[in-house]
Order: sequence, then structure tokens, then C-alpha cells
Amino acid sequence: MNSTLLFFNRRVRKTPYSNRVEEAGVTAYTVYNHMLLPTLFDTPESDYWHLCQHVQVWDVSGERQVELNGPDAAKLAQLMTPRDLSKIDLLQGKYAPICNADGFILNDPIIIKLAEDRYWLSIADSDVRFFAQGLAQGYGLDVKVFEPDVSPLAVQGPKADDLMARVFGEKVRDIRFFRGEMLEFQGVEMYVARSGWSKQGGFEIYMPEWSLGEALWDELFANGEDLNVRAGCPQGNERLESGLLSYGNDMDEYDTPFECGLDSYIDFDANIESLSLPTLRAMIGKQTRKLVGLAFDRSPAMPPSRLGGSDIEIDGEIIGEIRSQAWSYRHNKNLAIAMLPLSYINQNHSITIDGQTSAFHPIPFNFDKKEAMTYFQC
Ligand code: THG
Repeated sequence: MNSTLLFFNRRVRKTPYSNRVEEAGVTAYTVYNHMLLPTLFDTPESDYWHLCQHVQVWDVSGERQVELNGPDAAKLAQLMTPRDLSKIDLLQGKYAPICNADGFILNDPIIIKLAEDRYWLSIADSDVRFFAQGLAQGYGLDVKVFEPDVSPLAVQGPKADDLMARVFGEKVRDIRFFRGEMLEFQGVEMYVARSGWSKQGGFEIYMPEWSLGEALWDELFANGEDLNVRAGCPQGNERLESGLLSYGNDMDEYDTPFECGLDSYIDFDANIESLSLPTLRAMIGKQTRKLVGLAFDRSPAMPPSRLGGSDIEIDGEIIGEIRSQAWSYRHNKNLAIAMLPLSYINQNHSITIDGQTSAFHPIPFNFDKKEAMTYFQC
């Protein structure tokens, strides 16, 4: 199965950077929003340490934009999320769960305000566009919903500021977290934000013309030789250490924000028209499960679960599921994100799987802090 080739067609799209990604020696892909997303270049360990020490250019075109464009754009954006968007500034991004009327999570995009009547939802892997179109139709809103020709390129790692300053100018250094500027490359304006799916720092360039992709890629590499720039990609080991959740892996449309720790992004008291907010308010205190972090000395042997994770079986009963796991090169532990019943978490101070025991950790893990390894009570 691992060596089976992926067949390309219109449902599995290449990106503006695909030629460069191939030339850079990509060794594995996944498919994200119907588009290729690189997952490995060298070994996971070398990809990881390089990201933490230098600067990488990532083809994250699969983080597609859903554009809401028209007089009712702000109204539609707010309907889709229980996070208050009323005070979002121009060119600011907000990480915001998208929830349906039953309070389940449909996606966890970054919502960006480009103009009073123009928003982008920079989406994770699910077809948010159709949900948005349905709401627009049902509510009779004056707004167009479509996928623009925008393919984000992320520049991540501790040397990202230096590389970006050389290509886009010194002003990039002043951009704050989840804020952005319209900056020019070869005469074309593009939204550049300080964001990205790692905790190593960096930017995302929302590149708006397919035909400019290779030129932008080449310019970053031409300017980054002495910074040891390399092609990279969202990195499973780093993101688990950093506690960034992956929609479709750690959570999906059968989970609520409470269960996934995303309730911190809900503005329960806001006076806003959000489809899910009334339901979510009524759900407070009723959750029965929660995502927790686990840390083992090695990867536990476990049966696969139906949806591709690993079933957690205790005394012959499946009580939960490990949804993601990866080795932490920094902490020398196998880290996992698991969905477990609150009753189990609160009655036991740890869990033993395949002979290995882990405490329940918050997500993100807090190994570096003093309270590391303390028990986690919900
Ligand atoms: N960048 C862009 N689009 C994206 C992602 C991205 N779409 C898909 C996916 N990633 C969306 N999911 C996330 C998850 C976490 C974060 C961003 C996007 C993130 N979280 C910070 C954290 O958890 O510390 C900050 C959240 C906050 O407090 O506002 O960065 O990466 N363009």
C-alpha cells in the first residue's frame, strides 16, 4: 500500500508550486482540499530539526480560500462561526471554528477580513464552500461564495523574518501575529500574514496568480542560500509537540468544540447572529469526552480504529481512540492526541496501553513549564 502511486486527475489537483516541490525532492504527499500537500522531503527527523533551526518554504496551496464577497459577506462569515468577528480589523486573521446548527465542527479555518465586503476563510480539509453557499441561499444573502486563485506559500522557521525581509522588504518584521499587509511581488499585491502551521515562527504568502508561483518560489530560494533555506511542509512531529490540531485527524464533524478544547474560541456572551451559538450555549457543561495529550516512551502497539486512528481498549472495551501520534525528537517521547471519556480521565490519573503508562496532558503539551507532568482534571 505504501508504494502505490497516486493517480492524478481533476479531483486531485497539482499546485502552482508542484514542479518546484518535485525538483526539491518531495518523497510523500497527502491530499488536502482535493489538492496535493507534501508531507515529507528527507527523513521526519531531518525535516523537523531543519524547521526548528533554519527556514523552510512550504507549499500549502491546499489551504484553499473560501471567498465571501458582497454586501452580506460579514453576516455570512459570522453565521458560520461562534467566534465574535465584529471587532476583527482589516487584514487581521482569526482562528475560528466553523460549526453547524447542531454545534459540531465542520472546519477550523483562519478567517481573514480583506475589506468590509470581502472575507477569506483559509480552510482545513473539508468542503466549507458548500456549507457557505447553502447558508447564503437559505438566508437570502447578497454574497458570492467561491474559491479564488490563491495558493498560500508558507515561510516557516526562526530565520523566516530575515528571508521575508529580503524578498518583501523590512516592513515584514513589524507584522504582528495573525496580522497581515498587502505587499508587492513583481508588481502584484498579495496578502502576507504572520501565521503558519508551526510554532517556529514565520509567514504565509497568499499568492494570487497561479502563473507567479514558480517565480515566487525561486525568489525565496535565491535569497535564502546563506540562511540554509529548504523546501519543507507541515511537519507531523513539530505540530504535535506544538499542539496544533489537524481537522479530519484529531477532530471532525462528529465532535464539538468542547470536546476538542476549541471552546476557548467561542464568544458565548457576544451579541452576534451565529448559527451554532444558541446550541453551543446550551451544551455548556454537558460534554462527556475530551481530547487529551498522551506521552509514552515508545509507540504503543494498538489495533487500528475504523476511521484510521487506533482504538484504545481497556479491560476488553473500546473506550476511546488515539487520533494522531508522532515521536517528539525534543522530548524523546511518543506523543499522542486521544479522545477519551471524561469519566475515565477524572477517575484515573493515567492510562496504560500496551504496557506503557501516560498521564493526561493538556493540549498543547506543557513539558517546558514548571507544572509539566501534573495531572489533568477536566
Ligand atoms: N494557515 C492557513 N490556513 C490554514 C492553516 C494555516 N488552514 C488549515 C489549517 N491551518 C487551519 N487550522 C489551524 C490551526 C491552528 C492554527 C492555525 C490554523 C494556529 N493556532 C495558533 C495556536 O494554536 O497557537 C493560534 C490560534 C489563536 O490563538 O488565534 O496558528 O496554518 N492560512
